[in-house]
Amino acid sequence: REVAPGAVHLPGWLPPDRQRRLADACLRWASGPVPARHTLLPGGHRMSARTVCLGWHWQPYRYSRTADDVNGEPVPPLPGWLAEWGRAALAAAYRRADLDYRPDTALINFYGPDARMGMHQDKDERAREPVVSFSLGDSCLFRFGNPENRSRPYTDLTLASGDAFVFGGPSRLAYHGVPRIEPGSSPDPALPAGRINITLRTTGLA
Ligand code: MD5
Ligand code: FE
Repeated sequence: REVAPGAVHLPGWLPPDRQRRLADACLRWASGPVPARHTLLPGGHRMSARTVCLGWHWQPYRYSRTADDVNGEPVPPLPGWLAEWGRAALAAAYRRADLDYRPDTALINFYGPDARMGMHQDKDERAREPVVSFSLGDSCLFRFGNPENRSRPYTDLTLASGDAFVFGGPSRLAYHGVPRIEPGSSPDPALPAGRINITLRTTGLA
């Protein structure tokens, strides 16, 4: 399950009841004071996934405390229970009980059947703490690349509902993307349609 140094896939790490709890919370955040939006990129492209943020609001390519590219509202806080799930996933991935992991932000992406995410690095965070990702609902094809460029070598794998994925160390700045969603692959009809991905991050901002 170590895909590359520091990159650890934990299939089915979230049990079904936690998947439902997290998905329900994501739907509430998506229709909260800062609604989920298709982020407009500086080049003019509109992301096909919709995104909502907790803690700090991401817009390309910086973090702020208010959603100034949506409606100017303050971003809801990152709940302690979700940060705790991230710490537990990190401890399981690295088999260490003593990690001091304090994510301050979650980015939540909602994918319809045709949504994609192009190959990119996540480097808007000032800190280089690991990123912990949780997947819910439909599976996707996930492409995990290298830190040098967006082309080969890369590893293709399936991320399914309940999977956790930790990106740390030398893998923290690897290029990665979501070339395809597998519509109808969700294991649980109680989950919302489509795919939801939650990434926990440490911005290093105050
Ligand atoms: C997703 N999300 O499924 C993907 C996969 C994102 C994003 O890429 O930026 O929201 S989570 C994979 C990921 C996230 C952050 C860092 C790294 C991988 N990495 O360093 O390889 O919606
Ligand atoms: Fe990313």
